[in-house]
Amino acid sequence: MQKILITGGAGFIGSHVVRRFVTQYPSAQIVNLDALTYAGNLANLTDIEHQPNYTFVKGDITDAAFIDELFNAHDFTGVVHLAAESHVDRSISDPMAFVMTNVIGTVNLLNAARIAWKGKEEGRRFYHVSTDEVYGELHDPKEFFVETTSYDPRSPYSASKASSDHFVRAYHNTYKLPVVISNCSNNYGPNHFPEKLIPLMINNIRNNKPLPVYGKGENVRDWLYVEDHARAIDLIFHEGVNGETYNIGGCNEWKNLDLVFLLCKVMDEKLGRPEGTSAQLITYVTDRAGHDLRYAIDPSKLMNALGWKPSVTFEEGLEKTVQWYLDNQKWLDDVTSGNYQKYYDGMY
Ligand code: NAD
Ligand code: TDX
Repeated sequence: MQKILITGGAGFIGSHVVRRFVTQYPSAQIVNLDALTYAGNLANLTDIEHQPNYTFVKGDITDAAFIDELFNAHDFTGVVHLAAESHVDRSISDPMAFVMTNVIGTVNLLNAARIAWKGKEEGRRFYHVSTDEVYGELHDPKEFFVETTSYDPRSPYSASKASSDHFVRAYHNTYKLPVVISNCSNNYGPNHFPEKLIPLMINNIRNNKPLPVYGKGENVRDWLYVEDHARAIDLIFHEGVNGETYNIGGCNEWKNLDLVFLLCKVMDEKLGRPEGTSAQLITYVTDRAGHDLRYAIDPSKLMNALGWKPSVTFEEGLEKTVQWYLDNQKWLDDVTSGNYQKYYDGMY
């Protein structure tokens, strides 16, 4: 029987991956390990929490003894590792939290898998979910990140993710641990924590609050609907080749300012406000330190090797996303109270 450990399954992308694995593979046992930090929210999984093939374990990947015990207690056939500190701005104010979870936490999992799987690696897989930010920033509009692009991380967040990617490859090379890595572009969709650009703007428009655009809003991101990322992870986990890296992207580049204007337009329509109302909330604020100019993925390898392509257009994805936030105001209000509010109040 397949027993798959998914880390960070209470977070944004993790919750979509958990839902997909629990529903697509009813004969596989899915164990969701999450420390429930500010970003982890079991309310993301209420629809599947009673499924017989789903178990939640609260625990911290920085705790090596706990991780070793977990691997002793369960014969995991696979790991899908998403648990991380994920917000670039937080990495600028508290880099050590990123070293602890993203680097030490990943190495704890690699060690546990290496020891537990020694001599019986066949048919098992350690999947590390990573980001396009490890490649640094692009300036030439004709350039894209491919799997062989040199690493050039430029924020504490991307440096911690790059480090974890290197450890995963080192464990493959040194210990023959069966690993696979993917590096994905910016995700958006339901359950996205409202410290990130798209949900933050939706929430602030709803509440008539300023819309903070960093610098001149000229930075470019490549946006992918979260369920398309979850589909890619499923495909790579089941059909990818050990030792390989796959880039995942939406082929959907937007300048931040253009995207914020688009969100204002969609929200004005949804809220029945005259066009142009929300755009008046746009406020230019001090730029992010070391702000990467452009990220853009070339996902040809994944498309050609495994037949993946995005299934949701940006128009459809944004419509679904905005509607989800309007229909789930309690979710938003719950996560924007308490500690988050203190963090957010200190931002500008
Ligand atoms: P998120 O911040 O929404 O969720 C992270 C989850 O990890 C939370 O549930 C949190 O409680 C858990 N976690 C954090 N520290 C932990 C610890 N020490 N032990 C156990 N659990 C812990 O993040 P996300 O946006 O869903 O990203 C998930 C993964 O995908 C990350 O590895 C991130 O680097 C990667 N990624 C994200 C994006 C994106 O656009 N969001 C793009 C590419 C890659
Ligand atoms: O208030 C804001 N104003 C603003 O102009 C915020 C929160 C962001 N921005 C800009 C910064 C970026 O250029 O918008 C862009 C997107 O910012 P984020 O949503 O913070 O995402 P980013 O920094 O690009 O990183 C995301 O994508 C890659 C995720 O947070 C990472 O976890 C992932 O690896």
